[in-house]
Amino acid sequence: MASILVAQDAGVLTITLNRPEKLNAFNPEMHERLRAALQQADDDPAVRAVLLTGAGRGFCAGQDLAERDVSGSAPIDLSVSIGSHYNPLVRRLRALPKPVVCAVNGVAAGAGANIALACDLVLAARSAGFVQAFARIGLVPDSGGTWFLPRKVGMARAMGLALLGEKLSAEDAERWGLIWKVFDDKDLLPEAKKLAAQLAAGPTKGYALLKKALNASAGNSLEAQLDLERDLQRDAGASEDYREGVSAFKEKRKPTFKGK
Ligand code: T3D
Repeated sequence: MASILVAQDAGVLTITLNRPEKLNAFNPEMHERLRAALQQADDDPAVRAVLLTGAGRGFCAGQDLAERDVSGSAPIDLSVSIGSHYNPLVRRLRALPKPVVCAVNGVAAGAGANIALACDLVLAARSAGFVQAFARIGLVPDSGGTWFLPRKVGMARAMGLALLGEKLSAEDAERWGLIWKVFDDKDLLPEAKKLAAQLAAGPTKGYALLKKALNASAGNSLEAQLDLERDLQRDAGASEDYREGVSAFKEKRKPTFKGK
């Protein structure tokens, strides 16, 4: 059984984490396949949005702990795994010049929670939850957790989530501003597909530029951000989709964006 399922339909590349018996925990093979799927999403101009979800009752339980041999006495170096798998994955999700929708269908724990948070629009099933499981096993939140959490929910809540490792319900995650929206379980996938299809029919180039702007904002002064907006707006204004958007507005019709 493939650990990652990939399906392309009407501009949306749907990527499903598929190790349901392990709550879709990551092993190196799954990392490799996910990397390849995201590369496909980047390379193929027909792909204009990505939908990431999980098979079974979980979204992703982070690193597969069965892969870690802790029986010896030699120090264990996890930086290799972080440096070669998790960090490139988060960077890739953030830099992908196409919107990434994440449908968190069940529990998202450890790196699984933070990989969801690295996506552009995070939807969750009402029964889902987010667990910063790291401190439970003596680790530090990784996959961008220490960066995303304080920015999304503030330091007090970030510290509580990280130190206590308690499950945050999907509803609280929405209320706290950690994610975009919660749906009843049965509605999650249809709603996520609808949203991904809407984004796939949008001004892809403009979306890529706005991702760049928002992702840069956390590290920029207002001065630097204004300069960046000016430069990105120059690129957006030079796109075919900008001409189409303004023409459609003037002609009182729906725009047909080509993503160029
Ligand atoms: O090592 C490195 O490369 C460093 C990078 C680290 C990144 C990380 O992600 S570290 C954090 C790793 N993840 C965790 O610590 C989470 C461990 N899992 C849990 O805490 C719980 O399973 C959940 C809160 C996610 C869900 O709880 P629950 O009660 O709904 O399910 P369960 O019964 O615990 O799990 C169901 C099955 O999935 C179970 O298998 P079994 O007993 O039915 O055969 C369980 O062992 C398996 N499973 C769940 N999480 C993992 C896992 N197997 C391997 N690795 C897991 N992470």
